Amino acid sequence: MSALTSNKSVLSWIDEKVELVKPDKIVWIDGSQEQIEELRATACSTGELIKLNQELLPDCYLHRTAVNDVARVEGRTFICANSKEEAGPTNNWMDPAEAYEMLYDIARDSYKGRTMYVIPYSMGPVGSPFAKVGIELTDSIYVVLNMVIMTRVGKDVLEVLGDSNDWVRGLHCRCDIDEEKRYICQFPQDNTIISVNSGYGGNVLLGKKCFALRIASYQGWKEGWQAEHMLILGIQNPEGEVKYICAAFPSACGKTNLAMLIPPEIYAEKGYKVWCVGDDISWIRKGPDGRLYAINPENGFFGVAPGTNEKSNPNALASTKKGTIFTNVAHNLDNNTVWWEGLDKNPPANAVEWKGNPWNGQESEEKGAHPNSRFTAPAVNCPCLSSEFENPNGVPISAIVFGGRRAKLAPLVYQSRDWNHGVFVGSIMASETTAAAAGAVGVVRRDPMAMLPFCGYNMADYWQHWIDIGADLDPEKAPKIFNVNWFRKDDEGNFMWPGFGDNLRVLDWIIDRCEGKVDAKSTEIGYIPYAEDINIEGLEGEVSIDSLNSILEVEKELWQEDAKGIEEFYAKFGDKIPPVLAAELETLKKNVQ
Ligand code: OXD
Ligand code: MN
Repeated sequence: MSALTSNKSVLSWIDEKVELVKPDKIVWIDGSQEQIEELRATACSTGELIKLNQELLPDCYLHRTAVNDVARVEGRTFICANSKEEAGPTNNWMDPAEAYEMLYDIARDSYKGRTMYVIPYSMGPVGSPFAKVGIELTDSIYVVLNMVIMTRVGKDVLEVLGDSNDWVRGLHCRCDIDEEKRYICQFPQDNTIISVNSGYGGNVLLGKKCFALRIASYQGWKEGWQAEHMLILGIQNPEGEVKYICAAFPSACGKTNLAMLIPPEIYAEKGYKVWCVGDDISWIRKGPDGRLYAINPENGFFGVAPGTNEKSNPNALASTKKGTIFTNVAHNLDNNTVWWEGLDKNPPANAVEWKGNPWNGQESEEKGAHPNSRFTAPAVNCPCLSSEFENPNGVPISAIVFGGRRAKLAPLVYQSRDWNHGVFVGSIMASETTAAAAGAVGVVRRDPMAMLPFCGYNMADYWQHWIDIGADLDPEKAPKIFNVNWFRKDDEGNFMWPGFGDNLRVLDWIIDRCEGKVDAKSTEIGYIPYAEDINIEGLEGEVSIDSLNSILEVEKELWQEDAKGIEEFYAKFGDKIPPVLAAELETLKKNVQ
């Protein structure tokens, strides 16, 4: 098949990689429906995909990864910056020359007997001033078909690229899915990503975490913009005005649910609507009017399946009803559909679990779906997709929200005193770990701005970049910065806030604060709502003013403890800690004394 471009930098890079991995055949992905159909058919013939019930789930497929390959592997993810200091203390680092040599040794000849797929893709609407081009080489049809959903793929991307050398190189080699030789390496100074020995989404859909966060965060640092692990949603009030919020939460803390939130009845009745622009990643830059604008660089949702249901997230569920690839969920053999824990209370008896073994969901103690099983669904399927989704100039941001999963400490919501204090609030984010990454679940770890696994350079430089971005904004136009915690528990271990759609009640207060419509209490940690200002109409029996007051409480002893944890965390960065943040920490310590 002949190349789809005459771009010399593209062709020579591909030639080099062909020489290295030795494919039998090269296929350029042109984005056409015929080609997609052909690839689906091939993948079904080899068992890589299972075609699901086309009446109930048109164009939907099931895939199972290797049992040892079900999540991102942070321990094997490297930022191969020129020096260890550039990667910083929170990233694994490898010398770039050594990394290339090691990776090339692993990749050498690994496409023998296989096809090389060349995927030209755009992160962001093709041709948007925010958008960036990438090319991923892969030997996996599953990767191609996922990239076709998650990004904009095809010939038009190469047309926009023209002769430019400004594109991100991505080489993915499945090899033998050997855990011991699994590496996900980013080379920010070379715009390059190499991923070997994995077939799991977060490790191999190189446009997502590897490019749109790790490489892009570095590009943003150099070019004056930001790549963030944030959802984008729009809240439309009864007058029809829409305000946009970007929100950062660690993996599997409900970003997709929040991004597609269904307003509680009393809000819906009044005419409130919520629109989803993105559920995972934001690229943010200053617009001509001096405000910050954000786009979602992705084109689909790579969502966690378990727990997604008609109640928790009907919009996400609706998004999975066509053109979706399911990964590591249970296969219901009776009707050739899929099932996962938390979908409904009726697990199939005649099924195959995620590892591929026969499974009786009515009787088995084992799980049918892996806790990190996923759906890859086209954004256009989402019933609440924002009309601004394709806007090449993005949407103006009113508020930035940080959040984590904390059983104690963090109140339901608080607002930072100003931008720099907001950067501090983001930098001290911490959360109990989930199944999205391999490792222990439920341990509290610091996850600044939810970027711990995704920041492509020294986190201290990243914080300084945040401070610099703020310094360049007119404070009147800068988004206000907040922190939320939907996961606070009482002494009996019960969640104190209903969460899900009711989170709109908190976002409503946030928007009111942005517009100066509501007062707040100045406390040791920032501004906290007066309980009366959070609308709890319709939550009778679930939340009272008293219980609200207790989730809004600042418990000084816990904060004193936390300040020690922050100090320890900051100490890792030595004297690279931005003075602004060191001063904010001193203020916090003084305030909670
Ligand atoms: C994701 C993650 O898949 O953060 O979005 O792990
Ligand atoms: Mn994520």
